[in-house]
Amino acid sequence: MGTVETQVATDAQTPVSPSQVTDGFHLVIDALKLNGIDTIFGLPGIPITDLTRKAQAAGMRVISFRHEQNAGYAASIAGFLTQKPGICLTVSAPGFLNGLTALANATTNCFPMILVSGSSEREIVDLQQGDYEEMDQLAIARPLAKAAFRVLHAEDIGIGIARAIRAAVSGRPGGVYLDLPGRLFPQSLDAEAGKRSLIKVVDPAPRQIPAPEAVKRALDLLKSAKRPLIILGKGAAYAQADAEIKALVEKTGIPYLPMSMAKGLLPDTHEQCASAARSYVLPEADVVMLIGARLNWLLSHGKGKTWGGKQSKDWGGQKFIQVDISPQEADSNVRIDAPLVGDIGSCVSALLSNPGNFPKPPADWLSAIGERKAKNIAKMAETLAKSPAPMNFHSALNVVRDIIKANPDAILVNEGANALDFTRSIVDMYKPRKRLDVGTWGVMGVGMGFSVAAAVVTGQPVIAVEGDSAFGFSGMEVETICRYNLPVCVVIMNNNGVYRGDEKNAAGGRDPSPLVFVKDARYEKLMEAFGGVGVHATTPAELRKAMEEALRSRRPTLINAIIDEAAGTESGRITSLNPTAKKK
Ligand SMILES: Cc1ncc(C[n+]2csc(CCOP(=O)(O)OP(=O)(O)O)c2C)c(N)n1
Ligand SMILES: [Mg+2]
Repeated sequence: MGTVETQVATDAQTPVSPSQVTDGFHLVIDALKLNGIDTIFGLPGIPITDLTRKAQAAGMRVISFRHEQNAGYAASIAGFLTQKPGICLTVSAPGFLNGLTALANATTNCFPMILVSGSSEREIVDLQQGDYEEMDQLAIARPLAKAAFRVLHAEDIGIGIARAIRAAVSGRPGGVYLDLPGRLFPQSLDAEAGKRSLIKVVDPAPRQIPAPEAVKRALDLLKSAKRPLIILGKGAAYAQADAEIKALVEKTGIPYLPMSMAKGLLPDTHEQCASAARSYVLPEADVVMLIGARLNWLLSHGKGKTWGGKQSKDWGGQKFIQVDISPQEADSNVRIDAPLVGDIGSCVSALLSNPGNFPKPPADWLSAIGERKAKNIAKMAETLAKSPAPMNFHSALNVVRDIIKANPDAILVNEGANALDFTRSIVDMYKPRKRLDVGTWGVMGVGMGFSVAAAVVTGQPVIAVEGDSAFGFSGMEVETICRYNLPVCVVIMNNNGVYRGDEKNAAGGRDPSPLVFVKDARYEKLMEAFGGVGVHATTPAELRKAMEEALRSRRPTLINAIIDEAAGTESGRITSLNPTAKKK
């Protein structure tokens, strides 16, 4: 093995003699590095333990987690932030399955990631002879991934990784599964042949230029509008076409709504931002331009009462322009009058090269929105100014709002129900891709994985606002945060339970309600256990001081913010989706 170690030989200066050999381990590492992938999120064990060691020895950053699901979420959000596929590396069967939720979530959210899992011996697995961690992982991953591949021979590693990279980032990004059977790693290959087998992927996410007639159709419809609206989705944030999007919004003068992870693409305080008048603009708009936003449940499927329809499935009468990289997206829920297919940057640039002028939206539309905004913002300011004891979501999040305003480069990770919904509406974002949250599924458990990855790939401080239930899904990763000494400040909105902490067992028995936790749990001690800073905060002043100190010191910090256990509502803002709650 000694010789193999020395001729990882990516160094072009090093002459490689024909007797030198490489192996599967090194080819995987070399193929990733050749494609500019420098970080692996994972968890070691058979058969990939040596791969983690050797990757680190070869200069890659290997971030080792306590559970694969968190490594998977980390990889997926690294993909979102960097436009390079995030790599999650796991062991076979159980490790693979632990990573699979994150892979499926990545596909749903259009985050580019590659789940690389070691697997057991093919012959034994296929004959179901009971191998160590036997499982047909490729078959299981396929329906949950954008693409899934298996490599059996060392000389195919280069192709396998090239295909995985292209599948993850080209077109609409998504999760890709790459199956690497244990036997692949020790396979040896002549070093020169190995080097030749690797592929540096050229233009992994090619631009997709929209058709001129589609651009004209979109512009014509947009210019005909009396009450136009732009909706920015996380696809727009992913595209990194920030300047073009800002220019389009400002040149057209059209009010816009950012979806959750598009907040900050333009500052939430922008005069055209209509977030504070959302329930007015959706039903009233006549032409809506969606940019990287899908008409899924988060936008009430583009119809029903939210959009001014009479009944829950009725069309509200809006005409839609949909800018999306996927031609299949149009007409998913309602008719799209002007689909504009291409990458967001190219589409927005094409709209900007509009030969004429954009007519300013009618003044009565803008002033009607302005009035509603002013009223709602004033109402919110009044609520935020109160300081009840114990704290409620508003008084605690008022502090987070100030801290983000003072530190606009900090990344805000956010999950929970009330802890999510209140944060989204109270905490303004000022820069693109600074808000990372539960996404399309509303999934709990992304918190610590997202926080670790955000800190690792951006170097910026991270503030994770977590419901106490949400935090529990990935809480053990505070050890990971401490181990890598990451500038992560976790703020737990501790209301003793799921949605709220005051529920009783309806039957009056000994067991607590399924929705509540141990009262007054001291989550901050978890961070102290690993050498980080723990703070118990019962007032906004204590919370503010602790957050300021965390940002100043960049030390791993967990603030246990004690919230009135009766302050939340069932399911936060989406109570209407909850069948039992409906009956009440
Ligand atoms: C993986 C997963 N499991 C369960 C849920 C259902 N769920 C939605 S929000 C939530 C937790 C809400 O409680 P908390 O995080 O404490 O937020 P709060 O409303 O109390 O602020 C749960 C369990 C989910 N969304 N995802
Ligand atoms: Mg809670």
